[in-house]
This record gives sequence, structure tokens and C-alpha cells, in this order.
Amino acid sequence: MASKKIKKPAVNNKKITDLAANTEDGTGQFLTTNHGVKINDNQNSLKSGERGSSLLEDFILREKITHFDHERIPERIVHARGSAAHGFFQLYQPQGQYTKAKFLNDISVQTPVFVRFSTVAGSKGSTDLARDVRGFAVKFYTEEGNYDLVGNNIPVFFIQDAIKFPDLIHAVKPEPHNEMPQAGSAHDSFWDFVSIMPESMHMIMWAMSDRALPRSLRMMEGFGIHTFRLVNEQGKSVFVKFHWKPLLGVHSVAWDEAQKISGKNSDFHKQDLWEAIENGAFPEWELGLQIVAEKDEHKFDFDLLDPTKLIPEELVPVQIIGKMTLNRNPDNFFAEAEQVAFHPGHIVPGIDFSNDPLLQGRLFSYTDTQLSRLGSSNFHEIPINRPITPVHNNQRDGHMRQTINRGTVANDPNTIAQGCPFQAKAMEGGFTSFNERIDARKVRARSASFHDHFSQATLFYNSQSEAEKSHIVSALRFELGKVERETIRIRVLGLLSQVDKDLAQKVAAGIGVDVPKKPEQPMNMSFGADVDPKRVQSKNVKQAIEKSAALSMANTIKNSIKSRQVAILVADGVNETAVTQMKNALVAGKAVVKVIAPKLGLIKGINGGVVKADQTFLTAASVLFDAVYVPGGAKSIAALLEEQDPVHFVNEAYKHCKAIAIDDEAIELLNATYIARSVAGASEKEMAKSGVIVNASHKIFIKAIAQHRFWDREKKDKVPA
Ligand code: HDE
Repeated sequence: MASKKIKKPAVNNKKITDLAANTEDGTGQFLTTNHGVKINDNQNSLKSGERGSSLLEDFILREKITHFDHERIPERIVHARGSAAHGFFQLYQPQGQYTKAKFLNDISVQTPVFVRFSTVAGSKGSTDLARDVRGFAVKFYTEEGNYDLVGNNIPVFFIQDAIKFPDLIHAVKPEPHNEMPQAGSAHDSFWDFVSIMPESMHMIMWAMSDRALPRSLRMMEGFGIHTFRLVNEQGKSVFVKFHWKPLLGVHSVAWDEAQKISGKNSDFHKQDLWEAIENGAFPEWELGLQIVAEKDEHKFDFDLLDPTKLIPEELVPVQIIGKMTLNRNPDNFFAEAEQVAFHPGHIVPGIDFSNDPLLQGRLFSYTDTQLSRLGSSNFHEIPINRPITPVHNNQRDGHMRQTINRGTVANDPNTIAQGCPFQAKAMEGGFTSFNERIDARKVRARSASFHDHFSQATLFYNSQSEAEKSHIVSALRFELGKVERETIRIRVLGLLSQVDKDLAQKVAAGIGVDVPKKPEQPMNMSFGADVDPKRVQSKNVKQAIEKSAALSMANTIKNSIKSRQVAILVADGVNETAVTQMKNALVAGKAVVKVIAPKLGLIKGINGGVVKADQTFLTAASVLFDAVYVPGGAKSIAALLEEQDPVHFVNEAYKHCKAIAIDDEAIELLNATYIARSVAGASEKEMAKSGVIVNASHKIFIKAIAQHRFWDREKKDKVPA
């Protein structure tokens, strides 16, 4: 797809922080105070005698402690927990027919990007594996200024109007009286809110699906959610939805696994992203556009301005226009990932907003929040936030101002500075808003075209594979099972029954209440206090299609084991030749292999060689891996059986539907697991079909790992947690 004519990149992914020239590295340097005085003793404070009290004059101690006392800044109200990386975006084809944005027109430029992924509800120190939406925020440092695409990994949102956002977030955050639960939506206040906000049902389907449990940040899609506008050189506009498609496909973990990962390694996603980049397995996404001509604005069964709706790809295909590669970890987490300030209002000429009422509210919120989080209106001067283009204006002063503006004037117009800095005409690159015609009354109201709350929730459910559907049922049973007030559970069932009757019945069967015959429609608060609820009840609008392939993760790429984690379980007496051969085959496919043994150090093989153990059964766990291999060696197997942890390791990998390879000689270990019971009587070929590979070739194991999971196993077998 990429053009062969690509010239030498214009920017070539220079370090943004270096461009801002504020980096520091103490290598080979003396320790100093913040004011540059060399420090002679950093171990002892100044005292009146060796056993005496500390002296107030110790400016070194005071400076150090004072700085420490002020090290924290408020965490983000939402999206507090994040992981970030640098990279670049490169265009495949110029998009001049739609937009004049330069970075979307020049295929020779590598536009630097900084991307921050996040969970939404949890605090900064919470787990990566919470059931939650993931933030996917991209800052493009373009030659026309910074453009931020601040999206999520789910293409729709819970609410239609920004005025409901504080309520939504208050409902999902820990309850105010006891600050529980952390990073979880399975509690009364969240589901109470949902139960009377039918507009949230489409998003609820996504949030209860495995999309909310990504296997890796590198295996998530990203979406701009709102409809935006692109504007071309002639001032003509089209509507656009933005998509990021990961080249590794979209994959998730199981809920039981997610909960266990949270205990074993709450930095699972952060570490996975970091290590992939350090190992050169650079995460990649293609950028796609869904373009809708202005004349087609009203041709759909939903409103393009309604952020609880997506445009099915069957109706408007996604045009792939370029690729983003993340190739460098931050040098300093706080300076970069924590201080980065995204804003959907950071746009460049050629991109503009739509009237989506959720987007419109966001346009206010993001600068406002930086004022309390970063503490100054000069947050744009922090290196990670600076554009690569120079900034010239008459804004002055404020807390922690970095720029030393020269000259005698700070006003426009002026003659003293010959009118500088000048305004730029549109043809000179000056930003002009799309010339939209507006003729309306001032009202507090919601358009009738926003009143359909269920049909796309149904479309999503219908588009899922059987395994994905059953995971949604389990997730809803889990979440509602934690809701103490029965009335809330009943109301949610009423809403679910409007999405899919069978789904509601299945959930009801697990939570001890019946699906109500008549859902409580009038509880819907969305339409405003003075509106007769009977007149504006949610109404289902039949969608043009019944299923959409793009909505199911089951349909995404499954042909690579790149960066997949594979565990090899060994003990003294292992067949080390088999280990080496398997390791080589997996590493050739770019998987990451870890040898796990009862102890660290060198493990003796039967052929006179050794294998180095990377982890022990104490530090490793099956939930941290994608697949497991048990090589032969009778002594090794006997030792693993004695340990028992390896048996649990394999059982758990089986429960979570992962690929498992066992050598013939290791069959006794297989016999000690639940697998033996469930595959009893099956031929090796049949077992391989469900991802349990006995004595098979490396090729078959590699193919099985690429499959990601064998979810069908869940139907046949219940393995204890
Ligand atoms: Fe945000 N959101 N949001 N949001 N959002 C923030 O900004 C807000 C919404 C999203 O990695 C905050 O700097 C309002 C939708 C991401 O730094 C805050 C509304 C989408 C991030 C804020 C929304 C998002 C944020 C908190 C409804 C997907 C993390 C700290 C009108 C399209 C960015 C901050 C990062 C962060 C407000 C809804 C995505 C408070 C008022 C819809 C990825 O300003």
C-alpha cells in the first residue's frame, strides 16, 4: 500500500523532548542543588553535634525535602492510569480531496506522535486489567501545530450529552461514602445510573464484552467516536469517523484471567507495551477513515451526531490511509506520560468539529482540567506538550512561564513592532472554521433522532460469536451479581430485554430475579423535566443490517505469534534438545520464550547440556502467558509432578483456552490435569483442534498460538478457577 516514492522523512521522529531542549542526564556529573551548588555530603543532614538536632540553616536538606513534599500533582479525574510511547505516523495516500491538513497530504513526512493509553475509572495506582474502556489518545506533532485525536478503544460512548458526564463518572467511580470498589463498575451506583439511562445500552454491550479486557494495548482498536469534519482547500467539508486498526488483530483475555493478572502483575499492559518496544516488536496501527458526504448526513437510521451510534462498516467502508508505529519508550514517565495534556480541541487547518453534543462539551473540559492538574495556563510550555512549530503570540506571564518573550509590546494590533506577529490568511495556513450555516432556536432539548437506544446494542450482540455472547452473559451476571439492590437488577433486565430477549433471560437465570414483563420506560431521565415521557420513549429504529463483521473480535487477524509470551516448564532431567529446538522455532516466529523451573539458575538436561531458567513457579503464572509447552525427560516430569504448581499452571492455561504443547514423554503431567478427563478418548488430531497438541510439530503449535484462544473449550469443560 505504501508508496515507493517516499523521500527522506522531513522530521524523522526526533525526540520531542530533545526538540524542547529540556532533557537532563546526570552521567559523569557532580550532584548539585537545584541552584547548581555542588553537594559534598548527600547522606547526612547538618546537626548541632553528631547526636544533636538538625539545623534550620541546612538549605540542602530543606530544598530536598520541600521538593519531595510537592512531587505529586492531582491525577486525572478520569483516565488516571496510563501507559505511553513515542512513535510516528506515515501517510499512504494524499487525502487532498477531503482535507487540506498537511500531515494528511504529504507521504514523505513522518509526523512524530506521542500516544497515551489508559483505563478510565481506576486511580493512577489501580490495575491494568480492570473491566473498563481504554483511552487511546494520540498527539500528532504536525508542521501546522499539534493535532490530538483523543479516542477510546470502543467506538461509542455511554451518554449523548456532555452535561451527563459528571453524573456518569460519579456513578462509576468508587461510591462516595466508603470509596469502594476501586476500578470497577460492579456496584450499585453505576448500575442504578445505567438502569435509568437507556442511551447507555449500546456502550454497555461493548463494556460487558471482552473488548473491555484487552490482551495487550497493542491489540486494541482505537476510535475517535464522534463524527468530525474534514475540510479541503476549496472549503468543502465531509463528515469523518476515525479508526485505528492494530496490525496484530484485536484480542482479549478471559475475565477470570484478568482478575488473576491483576494480582500477579497489575502493570501487565504497561510492561507488555514497554517490553515490546524495547525488544523491537514495534506496535503498529493503520489509520482508517469513514467518510460521509455532507449531502448524506441524514441518510442513515441513526444520527451522525449521536455518539452512542457507530456507522457499520458495511454501510461506509473504512479507507486505510496511513500507519502509526510506536518505536520509543518515554525517558521519564512523569515528565512525558503524566504531564502530557491532550485536548480534542487541538485541531489543525483541514480538521473541524461536528455538533455532536458530547464533543462540544469536551471542547471546554480538557483545557479547564489541565489548569487544576498541571497548575498553570502555561502547561503548553512543558516539553511534551510543545508543538514542533514555533509559537508566536501576545499571551504573557502566568505561573512558571518558561518563554522569555523579547520586545516592548504584547498587544495586537500594534505599530511599534510593525504589527508582528501577524494574522495568517487561510491561504497562508491560518485556521478558519468550517462555514456551517446555523439557523435555530436556543433550546435545552435532545433531537428526536437521538431517541433510538437499543437497535445498535442489538446489532452489536447479534454480531458476536457464540463465545463472545456467552462472555457478555457471564459479565452481566458478575456485574449485576454484585449489585445489592434488587430493584436495580430488575430495571437493568428490563433494558436488556429490549436489546435481546434471550440475553435477558440468560442473565436473569444467574442473578435470582425475573425479566420484568413491562420495562420501566418512564424512568428514563434523558428527555428533560418538562417533557412528557410517554411522548418521547426510547424507540427502536430498525437498522439497515442485522450483523456487522467488524464488530466481532473473532474476525480479526490470526496469523502471527509476534511478541506472544510462551512458557516452557522444566526441571532437572529435561530433554534440553527439545527445549532448544522449540525455543528456536518460537523465537524465529518472534515470540518471547520464558523457561520456568522450580529454581533459578541452570537446569541439567538429559543429554549433558543445560537450560537457563528465567523464572520460577513462585514468580511466574500461566495467566501471564499466551501458551505453554511441556518438554519430555522422565526425571523432569517426575519433579514437576512433585511440585504440583506446574499441574496448576497447565490446568489454568487450559481453563483460559490457551494453546498447550506436550511431548509424548510428558504425558504423565497431562494425565494429572483436568485436560486428561476432557480429552479422554480423543485422537491426537482431535485434541490439536482444540489447542492441546501432543507430540506435534512446532508448526502446529505455532499455528495454535496464533489462533489466540480456543474458546470452544469453555462449552465442553468447566475447570475450577
Ligand atoms: Fe475525556 N476527559 N471526557 N473522553 N478523555 C479526560 O482530560 C471529558 C470522553 C478521553 O491520556 C480529562 O486531561 C468530558 C469521550 C481520553 O491524557 C477530562 C467528556 C472520549 C482521556 C475529560 C469526556 C474521551 C480523557 C481528564 C464528556 C472518547 C485521557 C484528564 C463530554 C472519545 C487522555 C484530562 C490522556 C481525559 C473530560 C468524554 C476520551 C476531565 C467532559 C467520549 C482518552 O478533561
